[in-house]
Amino acid sequence: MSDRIHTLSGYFHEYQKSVTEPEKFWARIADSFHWKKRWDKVLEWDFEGPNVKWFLNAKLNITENILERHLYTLGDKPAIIWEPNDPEEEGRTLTYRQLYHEVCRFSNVLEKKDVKKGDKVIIYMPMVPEAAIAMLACARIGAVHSVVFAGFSSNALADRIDDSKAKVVLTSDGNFRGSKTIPVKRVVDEALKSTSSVETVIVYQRTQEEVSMEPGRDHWWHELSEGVEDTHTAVETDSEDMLYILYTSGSTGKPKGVVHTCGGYMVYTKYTFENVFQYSPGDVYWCTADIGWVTGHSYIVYGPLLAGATSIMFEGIPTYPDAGRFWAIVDKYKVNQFYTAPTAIRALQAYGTDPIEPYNLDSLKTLGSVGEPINEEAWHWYHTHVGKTRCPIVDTWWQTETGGIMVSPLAGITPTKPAYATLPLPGIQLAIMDPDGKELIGNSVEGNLCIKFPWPGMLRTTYGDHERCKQTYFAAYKGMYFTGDGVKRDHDGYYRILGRVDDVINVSGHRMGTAEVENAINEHPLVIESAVVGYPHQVKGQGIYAYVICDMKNRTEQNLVNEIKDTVNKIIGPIAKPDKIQIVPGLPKTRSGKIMRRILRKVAEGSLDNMGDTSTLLDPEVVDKIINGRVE
Ligand code: 6R9
Repeated sequence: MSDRIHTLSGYFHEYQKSVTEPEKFWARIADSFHWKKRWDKVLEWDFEGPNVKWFLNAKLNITENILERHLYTLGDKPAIIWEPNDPEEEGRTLTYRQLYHEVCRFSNVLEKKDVKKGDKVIIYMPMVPEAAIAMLACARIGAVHSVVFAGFSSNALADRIDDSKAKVVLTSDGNFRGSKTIPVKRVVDEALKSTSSVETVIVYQRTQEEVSMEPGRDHWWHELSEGVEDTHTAVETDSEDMLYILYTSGSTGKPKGVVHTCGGYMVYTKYTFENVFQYSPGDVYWCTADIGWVTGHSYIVYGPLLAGATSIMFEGIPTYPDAGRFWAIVDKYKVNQFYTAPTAIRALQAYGTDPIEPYNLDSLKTLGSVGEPINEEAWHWYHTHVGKTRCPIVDTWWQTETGGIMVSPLAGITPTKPAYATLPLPGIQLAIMDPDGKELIGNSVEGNLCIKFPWPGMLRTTYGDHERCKQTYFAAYKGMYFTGDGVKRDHDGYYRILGRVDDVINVSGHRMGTAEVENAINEHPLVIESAVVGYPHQVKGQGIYAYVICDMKNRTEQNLVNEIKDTVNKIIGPIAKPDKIQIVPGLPKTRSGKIMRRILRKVAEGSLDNMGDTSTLLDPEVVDKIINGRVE
């Protein structure tokens, strides 16, 4: 049964119901799932704790709602279509029946390795079907997966292993990425030198490169799977048992483990998938995200598969072997819904329209955008050249913490406006707050985006540190979830996300804490202090600009800059490497020792004429020195 909305008045009607009687509303949506035991109560919550529970005491297994549920009706339908990095290599299709058997087999493999309910499993893998199989196998046995983006460094991986106290790591020998191969197993080996919780490593063979295997600890995926039964009885989980941990950056310190639970997340991802994309049975859907990010979790794996959809999984990058690769894949599989990030659109826009010409893209019905604000120019390019002005664009605003899409048009139903995420989905009660903590009522207002009422897909805690969850999201505005984003509600009541208002920068749709990058820079032995800000970047949305005070020793500036970039690469990974590094004699600090980031942002973005009030600075002259040494 589908809970799809079909008309704009239907949307307003559903929205109204979701606000006046939220429990009744979500109970109705939840009714269409398979529960081993129904809930006693729909919702219990307070945003002070915070304490949020959905579908209390209900029992389920999310994979039964993906696998068993579709086995008889959709058994022969493709669940996952995999397109490899190299277009010459043959792709793979897994039907719902095949997916069922593969998940069952790997569930048995994990159980044989003594993985139990509640154990943490790190997935550090390429974009191959086995990564999705691994996630689902964990969910099936009640283990908690934590996918780590395979571009992260061994240090970053080690931090996540330590924080989650993972018992198992699932990885590959190497990854293909465009024309490169990345030695993934070596990164895992390095990370495991400094961690102690991991007992088992299972290695999926992808690139056939040589790897070292530690006897007793490391095993080949294919060897462990050989002869293992391909049926398995799903473990019963509670609605509020942990489904996964996903690490994400915040404005301070190290990444935090966002925790999602089984029942509410299941209900929310399927509901939002069907409604936002207006998925119809038989459609082919493609989200280009990596499973290392929340978009891959909710809208490659869980949402689409819960809906019985065909979900494409692509191993490669948009520009390999050429900038027409996305469009070749759209034509090859007759993709109906295509979901990508503004940074990818802008990167392809730079190649012009020639790479699109050979393809007809007739199958496309809906285009999606996620990860960062989409600028109007990119929106129009996407709309005109990819969607041929025929396909609605759903600009979907949400976060790792929200679990699923929160503000978005419903494809073909909600009238769109370039760069606007438009209206909240049913169940989502937004509030715009001014700096004094007052809610701004009415239209044509701008402020900080908060959410007033719980929704089933929301985070429950940050792993191992509930206080941090409270301080980060529930302390800024009493009784509200604070998103960290600025927003405008225009004269039509439409929402436009303006970007982060905290010290989080968004580089190519990847969230990065400025403090996190600074900490990495400071690891270089000659660095005394650093300050990192974002600046507008043509393709990436935001670039990273680092101001660094160094002891130069006998290095040239260029040498030092390269060494600092290498350090960041090693500590976090290539995505955090600063685009520009300026060696400075000092930083603009107030008398109380606070760095005035406002000034550093202005210099980075090149607006040098008006620095605002600098009278509270300890050493106002430092500003001129910084302006003079600015990196173009
Ligand atoms: C899903 C995802 C979340 C942050 C979020 C916001 C930005 C995401 C956006 C958007 C404007 C959109 N963001 N979607 N900004 N318009 N459609 O990206 O999760 O990686 O946790 O990032 O991304 O700033 O706060 P995550």
